[in-house]
Amino acid sequence: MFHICGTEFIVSKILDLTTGCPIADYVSFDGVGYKDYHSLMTYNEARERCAVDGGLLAMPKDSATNTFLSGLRNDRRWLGFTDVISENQWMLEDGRTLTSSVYSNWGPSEPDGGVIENCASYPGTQYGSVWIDIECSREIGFICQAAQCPSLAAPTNGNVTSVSLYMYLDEVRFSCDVGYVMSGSSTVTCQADGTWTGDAPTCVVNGTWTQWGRWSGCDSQCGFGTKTRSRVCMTCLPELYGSCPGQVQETVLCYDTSRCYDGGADGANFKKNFTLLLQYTSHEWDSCQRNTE
Ligand SMILES: [Ca+2]
Repeated sequence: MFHICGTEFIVSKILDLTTGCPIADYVSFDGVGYKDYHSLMTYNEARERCAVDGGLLAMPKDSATNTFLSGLRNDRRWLGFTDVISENQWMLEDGRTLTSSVYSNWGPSEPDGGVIENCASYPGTQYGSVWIDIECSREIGFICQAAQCPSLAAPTNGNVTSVSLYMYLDEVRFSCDVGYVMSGSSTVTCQADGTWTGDAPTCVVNGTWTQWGRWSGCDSQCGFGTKTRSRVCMTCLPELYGSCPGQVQETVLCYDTSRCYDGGADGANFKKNFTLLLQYTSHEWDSCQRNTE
């Protein structure tokens, strides 16, 4: 955290050309990430910009959060509630009604704009943290809120990239110590609902394949079937799971006539039956004929 331009922000590399101050990235308060946007937009444009972040226009639902948000910057900014659908029925961006929220902080005589003013905002200047209604088509700054993903620990025998807080589309990268290989994805991404796209990987001992074992018998003794062979991923440390690239088992097609009985024991009628089979398959007759004669 740095103290910049009168407010504590986590420093971003982006500079706001209008003020010369670094634009704050998302900052965390009470488990929610907030970002104070300097760009001037209408209410709907601001709402869409927050959606790009996987978030909503900020909705202060208690005094502490309202004080925090209004303190981010002393200027006009949109808040996430509007009565555009039904006059004086203020709806929060999360679908709840403002009356169901235990907290509100309208300024004196506010909201006072009737059907002309349907969007809530901080007024900036000397009015501090109170809310006022203004025309939704005005172009002012805005504050977005978005869910945070929980922090992720490094896997045993590995490492994880780390930042202060994890917001929508933030990516975390994992790596494993020398001698270990990763089992699972090397990256996960924070989703809009505050969950990661997957679990952290594990770092396992790098293993080496044994030679393939013997093929199993064909699982059909009259016609086409499959047979398999297996191998084992060995490690020098038997108490740890190893990881080797590739498959532990291999399965291929096989063909066996050893038990083609049709009232007899020698497979004499197999050719006749197999000829019928071929009429319904695309196998090349010549090669099959050789196989069965
Ligand atoms: Ca209104």
